[in-house]
Amino acid sequence: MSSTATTPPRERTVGRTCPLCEATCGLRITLREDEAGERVIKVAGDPQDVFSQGFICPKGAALGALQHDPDRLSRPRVREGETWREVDWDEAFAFIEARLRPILADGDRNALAAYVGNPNVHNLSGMIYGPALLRALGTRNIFSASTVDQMPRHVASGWMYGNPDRIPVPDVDRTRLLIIFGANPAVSNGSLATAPDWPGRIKAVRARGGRVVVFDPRRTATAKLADTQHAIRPGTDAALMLAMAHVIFAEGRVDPGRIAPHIRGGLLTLSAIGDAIDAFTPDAIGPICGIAPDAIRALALELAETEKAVVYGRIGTQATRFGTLASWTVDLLNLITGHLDAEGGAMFPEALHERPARGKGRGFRTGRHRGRVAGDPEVRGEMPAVRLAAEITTPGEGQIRALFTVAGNPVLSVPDGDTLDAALEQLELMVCIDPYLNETTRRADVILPPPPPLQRPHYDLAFYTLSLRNVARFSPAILPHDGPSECDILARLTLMVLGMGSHGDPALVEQQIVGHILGRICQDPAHALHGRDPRALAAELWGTRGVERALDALIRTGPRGDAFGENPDGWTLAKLAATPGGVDFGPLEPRLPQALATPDGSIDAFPDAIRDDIPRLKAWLADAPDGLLLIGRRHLRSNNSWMHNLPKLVRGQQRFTLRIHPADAAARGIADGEPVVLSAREAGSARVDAIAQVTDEVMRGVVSLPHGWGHAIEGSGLSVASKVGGPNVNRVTRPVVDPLSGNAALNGVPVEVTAVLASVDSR
Ligand SMILES: Nc1nc2c(c(=O)[nH]1)N[C@H]1C(S)=C(S)[C@@H](COP(=O)(O)OP(=O)(O)OC[C@H]3O[C@@H](n4cnc5c(=O)[nH]c(N)nc54)[C@H](O)[C@@H]3O)O[C@H]1N2
Ligand SMILES: Nc1nc2c(c(=O)[nH]1)N[C@H]1C(S)=C(S)[C@@H](COP(=O)(O)OP(=O)(O)OC[C@H]3O[C@@H](n4cnc5c(=O)[nH]c(N)nc54)[C@H](O)[C@@H]3O)O[C@H]1N2
Ligand code: SF4
Ligand SMILES: [Mo]
Repeated sequence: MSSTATTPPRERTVGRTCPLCEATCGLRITLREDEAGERVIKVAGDPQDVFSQGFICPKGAALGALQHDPDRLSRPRVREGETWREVDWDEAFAFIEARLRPILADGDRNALAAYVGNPNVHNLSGMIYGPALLRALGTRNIFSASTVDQMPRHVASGWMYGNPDRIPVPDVDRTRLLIIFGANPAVSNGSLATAPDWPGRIKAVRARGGRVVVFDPRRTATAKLADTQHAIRPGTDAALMLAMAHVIFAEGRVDPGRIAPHIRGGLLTLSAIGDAIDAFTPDAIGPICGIAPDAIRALALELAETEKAVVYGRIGTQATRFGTLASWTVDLLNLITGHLDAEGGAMFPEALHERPARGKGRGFRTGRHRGRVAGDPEVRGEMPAVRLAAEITTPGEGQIRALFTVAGNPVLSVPDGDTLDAALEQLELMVCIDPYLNETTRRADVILPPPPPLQRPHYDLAFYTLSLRNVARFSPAILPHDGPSECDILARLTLMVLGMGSHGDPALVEQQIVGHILGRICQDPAHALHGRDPRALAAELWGTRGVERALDALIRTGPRGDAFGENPDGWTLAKLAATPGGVDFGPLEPRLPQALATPDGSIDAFPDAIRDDIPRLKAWLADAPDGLLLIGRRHLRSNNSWMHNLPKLVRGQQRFTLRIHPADAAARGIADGEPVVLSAREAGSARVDAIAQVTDEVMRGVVSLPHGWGHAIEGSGLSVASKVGGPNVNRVTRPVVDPLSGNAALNGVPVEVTAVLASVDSR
């Protein structure tokens, strides 16, 4: 560009991974500098990204709007009665410390609590520093969005493979038969199965002669891309999959293939499974699920006969009363048909930063302690999110008095949201690390805003362990930030709850985190670094920030790492940072038995707790609820509860209609576009107003309403979202859990829908 009399505004374009969903797309972000500083003027897909190759969705394209949202908080706020005062950081921390001191002095650590929300998993800072805060709290009252989401999947993996994070993903790019239960990746962009461009990948399965089959109560965008949709009655997936397994057993088609020698108990275990599911015949189960028995038989045999085939299940199966059982049945079907850990089947990614697998481990258990109000078993150190309200309001030892939220909006995201909203008012201290004054943070005493997405480094610590190819990319911060980083915020709170005051030095927490990572590696007799001095290694780490140094430690000691020079061609964070577009290590490879972490190094194909849960499923099936069942829904332009403040994403048609089948609508005198009341049939008078959308896209007996709305609430600072409003579906969902995982049953909620006009008439 030639310079003219008036200097043109300076522009630059940088590549970066999108932090907004699990797909990990590469973005190209163009910034322009003016008097006010640099602003994003364009966000496009990054053709250089090794994984996404230019794919982008409307949310990624809105990243600039998110970065510059005028409602985003830039300074901490402290509540003064009904108003807020902006304060500097030291004052905010001092305020928290003063409020915390008497609670800490009373000595009941369970009086402290934390709720960690979904964006934390997309945030390197939160992933690395968050656990330090949770440990420092020293409380049993840890809650997270995991128990309104995927906890059943962790529990099934923990029991079967010994590691709750060892989650098999569908090898979509090589399979010939993809069977999807309860996922809509064409809209969600994939979950617990990281890959950009799911629509393209699904089309490619069919283009190479394969088949795609979707089980979903609604004809979703994914169902429309598939060969077949089976409209399944919500909550019955575990039973349906057991009926498929029944066919495979009955027809003598059980063949685990290469992994057979690694199944604990071998044939005996398999035959025990066959015996336990004896009652799940297609003829008995099909009518309950709404699926023809012949279709169940045919699909089961097709799964057994297709060389590369896979079953994949996601939130529609997990966020149900039988979520853990359903997660196990997914793996069971893959296992007995030879598709577990096989090309084109369900495979285990190997992340660049993961701890090298040893083939054995300590295994996994739940219930190391029990919840105070409902006796729920502890799961991964957590309690069910649906119990948060009762743990705040129920008096006695262990009652929550101070709550820290990190990247969460539980008032909208957790069932029985109104009760939780009211309970939050009762807290002596509520501290929210959050960029917005929203439905939850409006209840806070202090809000600590983290830097916007482009002002921090990014690497997908969680999603590279769930990726359909082994890939990695590092994105440095592309804009400077003058306040504390999210790491600094977490570190200062960590030191504070440890009693070290409000002025603690975040470097202490960094040392502890890095020391922990390197320490355990240096103690691992099988690692090349065994016996080395962790402090000496720490001195060699790359990067100026704690997160970068911790990540460098993980990568260098990981399966492809340079092991601090022991493996000179290996990877370091510096090398990754110098690789534009990231690195692609290729398609997934079989990893069993090496990836197992059970004490005996075998797969527990039939965990005791699963065996013991089958009778509960049988009892429920015998008396399965009739009437209308509620399910959720996602939209391409929406992201749970927190991106509705961006005008670009909320323009146009209403996203939060209550979809209802024409026959169900007619039976209730409901016409399209009319106001209705949705109410829970289980317990109480919970209800929410909505607008009906009459469509045969949902099956009969099912209504669908998305979550994350309900923004027209007093006291929030979301100028766009609060005008859009919408119904909060979680006013109606109930605190009902899958007892094995504590996960909320968000899907298959028994509800009734009444026309508002009809109810006025009848008065
Ligand atoms: N009925 C029903 N309910 C559901 C679901 C459903 O399908 N049906 N889905 C569930 C699922 S899967 C999930 S994951 C949960 C989500 O539940 P939550 O995680 O509780 O809610 P989010 O809407 O993701 O809210 C994210 C919060 O993080 C803040 N935030 C955004 N970026 C950052 C950041 O960089 N740092 C920090 N500190 N904060 C940030 C936002 O301002 C917002 O307050 O909702 C669940 N609720
Ligand atoms: N655009 C967009 N993308 C997102 C999000 C978002 O809010 N918007 N949220 C992100 C988050 S936090 C998550 S966890 C993922 C979730 O990603 P997905 O698991 O793909 O989530 P959904 O799109 O809700 O798809 C679940 C499907 O299950 C169906 N379903 C409901 N009940 C049942 C049932 O009982 N059985 C069966 N078989 N199906 C059922 C629903 O109709 C729905 O189509 O999406 C992520 N991506
Ligand atoms: S699909 Fe997900 S990762 Fe890709 S651009 Fe959209 S929000 Fe970002
Ligand atoms: Mo989620």
